Order: sequence, then C-alpha cells, then structure tokens
Amino acid sequence: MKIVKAEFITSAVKSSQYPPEGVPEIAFAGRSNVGKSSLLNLLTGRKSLAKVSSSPGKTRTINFFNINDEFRIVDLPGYGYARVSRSQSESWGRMMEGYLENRRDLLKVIQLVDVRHQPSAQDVQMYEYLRYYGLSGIVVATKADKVSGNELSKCLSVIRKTLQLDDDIIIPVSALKGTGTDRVLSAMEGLLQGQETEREKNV
Ligand SMILES: Nc1nc2c(ncn2[C@@H]2O[C@H](COP(=O)(O)OP(=O)(O)OP(=O)(O)O)[C@@H](O)[C@H]2O)c(=O)[nH]1
Ligand SMILES: [Mg+2]
Repeated sequence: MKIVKAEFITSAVKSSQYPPEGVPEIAFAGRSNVGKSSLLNLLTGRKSLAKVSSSPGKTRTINFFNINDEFRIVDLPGYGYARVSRSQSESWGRMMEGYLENRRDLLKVIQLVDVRHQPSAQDVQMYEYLRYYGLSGIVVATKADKVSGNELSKCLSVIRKTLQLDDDIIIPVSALKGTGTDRVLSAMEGLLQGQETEREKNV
C-alpha cells in the first residue's frame, strides 16, 4: 500500500464529535511520548500532519485522519504522562473507553511501545484491554534507531514476552531513520483486506 493522500479530519473528545461512520479505522495507542504522532507523519510522508513534541502529553484529543479516501488513522492521546491530575486521567479513561468500546468501524488498534524499555504495567494493561475487545494483534516498537542491531532482537523478545504476544506481529520502526514503514503499511493493508472478507461473509 502506498499512502497518496492524507488529511486531518477532526479532533474529538466525545462521540458526537467523531466523523460519520462507514469508513474503516485503525488507531494508534501507547504511552505518551512513545511516537504515535511521529509514526503517523512517517507513514504518510507528511512531516507535520500530526503535532509532535518532545514534551509528553502533546496529543490530548482523538484525532482522525483520512487516508487515501479509503480508511482512517486515528491518533489517540497517550497514557502514563506523570503530570496529570486524577480528574484529567479519569476524563482520558472515559474518552478512550468511549471510542474503543463503541466504535463500530474500528478494525484494530496498533499498540506502540518504546523498543528500549520493558513494557510498563500500563502498556500491559492497555494490551490486555485491546485483546479483550478483539482489537489487538499488531505491536510497533518505536525508536529502533536508539538500539544497535545486536540489541534489537533482545529488546523485541522482552516486549514479546512481557505483552504475551503469541502470533501477534511486532514491527520495529524508526521515525528518525524512516525504517519499518513498509511492514506497518502491509500490516494495515492486511487489516483492510481482512475486513472486506469479513464483510463479504456477512452478505
Ligand atoms: N529517535 C527517535 N525519536 C522519536 C521516534 N519517534 C518519535 N520520536 C520522538 O519522540 C518524541 C515524542 O513523539 P510523538 O510522536 O509526539 O509522541 P506521541 O506518542 O504522539 O506522544 P503524545 O502525543 O504525548 O501521546 C518526539 O520528540 C519525537 O521526535 C523515533 O523513531 N526515533
Ligand atoms: Mg501525539
């Protein structure tokens, strides 16, 4: 798959603000600062389609992007950002649950983790949540440029073990070097094609 068109649609904090249904969506979840917005920019080849910042907590809303007039990528706000109040983290929870549990067009959520670190308790919790709702299956390990070739496979196996990935796909990417995009795009293509077969089955 090649992304030839990418545009911001809208930001939302509640369902009445979501764009109309009927278009398949693939969302990005992960800790604040892990590189969700950077991955979106990398995949689309657009440097500043989504706002990126070195200070965590940049993305505070659910952001919808039109890709190729074919599907949407949904950039979700990150978790694990230390400087949030209890009420902010509760409203984050409501916003995420509102989307993840009710969005009919949501095909899968790609979970992002930092390749260098063992996934946190919150990463594990998020992935279990996604698994419970049938939204898991693809993990992207970000910032692959920060580890050497030798370390990479070790890091990936720590992630694999901690998140209890069985047949799930894990893809290292580097937004800095621009590596890993082909595999992410083909995983996305697989999701979109799989969805078509599901739909055909239901006819
Ligand atoms: N070296 C390196 N830095 C990266 C990579 N991906 C993201 N970053 C940096 O990590 C920081 C956070 O990236 P974002 O894309 O804003 O992270 P996010 O997950 O969208 O964060 P929130 O919006 O806070 O949830 C930025 O300074 C990026 O430049 C990568 O692959 N390699
Ligand atoms: Mg972001």
